[in-house]
Parts: sequence; structure tokens; C-alpha cells
Amino acid sequence: MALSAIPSVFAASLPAGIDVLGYTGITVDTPDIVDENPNMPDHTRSITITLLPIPSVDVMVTITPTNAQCTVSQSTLTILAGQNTATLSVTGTNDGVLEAPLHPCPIRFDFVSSDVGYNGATRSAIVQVRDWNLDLIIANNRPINENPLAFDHSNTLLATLSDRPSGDIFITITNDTAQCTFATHTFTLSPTNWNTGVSLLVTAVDDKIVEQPIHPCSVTFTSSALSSVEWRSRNKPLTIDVIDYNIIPPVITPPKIIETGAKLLVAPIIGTALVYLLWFAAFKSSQRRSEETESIDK
Ligand SMILES: [Ca+2]
Ligand SMILES: [Ca+2]
Ligand SMILES: [Ca+2]
Repeated sequence: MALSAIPSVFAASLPAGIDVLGYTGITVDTPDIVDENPNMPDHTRSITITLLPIPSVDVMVTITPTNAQCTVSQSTLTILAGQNTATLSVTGTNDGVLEAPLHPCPIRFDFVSSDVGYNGATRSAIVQVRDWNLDLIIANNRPINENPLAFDHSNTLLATLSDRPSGDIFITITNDTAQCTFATHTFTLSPTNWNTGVSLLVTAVDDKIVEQPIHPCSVTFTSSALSSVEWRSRNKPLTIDVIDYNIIPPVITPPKIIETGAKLLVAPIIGTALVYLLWFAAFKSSQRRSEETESIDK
């Protein structure tokens, strides 16, 4: 048989936060942390609701996350008479928004039953959601000049993290050989230097190739995986503009003699003239031979 509501004299002695409308035996056991990253094992965790005493009538529970940081597998459930536990799951919302490493998702539980000890009871729990949007930030990116004598032949970039990581993150720079080069290809951002950052010297390559006045040096920053810190993208691309230093050789254009529209007439005219000249030369030659022959005969 279910107990009646807690007498007010007893309720007055309860610790702060206990819902005096319901039995003190209503407990909600939630995980401390869920992860936004769907690939992490704690992306979804279970919630257990336990009722004590065991109800002799059905108890309906409405479960409501009070912000958008997590979702629950069921918004309502019924704990049947004679049962005293129910489980559901809570999942961190993969929101793509950069937030605090841990940010709260409060969940409210409302109980309805013909048992007055459960009817109207509420519980609340806070599940912390681990952010998945820690980001590598590359600052001071500006164009660099291929000309070794130019003041902007090199540049110093600053690499920081958007938030404090829980461990060291090792970062490798790749694809930088053709258009620009980095003085170092690996660096570490840690819980102590994540906001002061690491300076990265990058220099344009004097490649002796005629290119576009501004052309890209495309590099990739690949970050190590940490079990406790998850990245939206472990491969972050960066484009550095390179200013070309190679002069285009002059192009010699022959003088334009014939207009485009007259081109079709030119070949037959030249051909005809050549044939006439050849014919005329042959005619004159044969005429000379004939005159010579005549003079010999005479
Ligand atoms: Ca987030
Ligand atoms: Ca170049
Ligand atoms: Ca060039």
C-alpha cells in the first residue's frame, strides 16, 4: 500500500531541494556528462527513474529538457503499478556551436498519478554536455611576397585554440612546400598555452614560375585526437595568399598586314601570281633558247 504524502512536520526537516509534494523516495539518476560528438561512447547515456515505495497504481512521468543542449528518448513514460523503475536515454545535441567545454542541459521530470504521494511531484537534474566544437584559430594571416628582398617575404601566424583543452594537442602542418614553407611543421597547444598560442613563421617560395599576381598556398593543420577533447574537424585547411614575383616575358606580335576578312582572297592571289611568274620565267627562258638556236643555225 502506498504511503500518503509526507506530513508537513517531516517535510520541514528535509534537506533543501527535496520536493515536499512527493515521496522522498523518488530519485532520478542521470549521467554527469554526455558528449556532442556522435562518435563518442558517451554521446548517449541512460537515465534511471526509481520510485520508493513501489507504487500500487500507475505513475506517469513527463521528461522535458529545458534547453536545446540535449534530447531524451521519450518525452513521457508510465511506470506500471507494482514496478518501481524506468529507464530512458539522454543524448548530447550535436549543435555545431562553439560553447564552453562543459555546458548544462537541465531536465525536468513531472509525475502524475492517482497516488497522491507521487501526483504533482517534480524532480530536476542537470546533465553536462561536452562541447565538440573546440577549434584551431590561425590569426595574422596576410599575403606574403615571393620576392626574397620584400619586407613581406615572410609572415608570423599565431595559432591558438578557441577554448582550453583538457590535454596537449599535437598539430602537424602539411602541403606547404610548393608555394610557401613553414619554419616548423609540428607544434603543441596545451592547457597552459592554448590562449597565448604558438608563433609560426611562413615564407613565400621564390619559385621562378610565372603565376597569377595573387595565388594560394594551401596548407592543412592536422590535430591529434584526444579522448577527452573532440574536434569538429581534425584537418583544418588554411589558404595563404602569395604575391607573384616572376615577370611575364614580352610577346612579339608580327605586324598585321592583311585584314582578317580578306584572308580568303590572299592565298589564290599569291598562288596565281606565283604561277604567272613561273610561267613567265619559263616562257622567257624558252624564248632565249629559241633565239640562240636560230642564231647558231644562221
Ligand atoms: Ca557545441
Ligand atoms: Ca608561386
Ligand atoms: Ca612565381
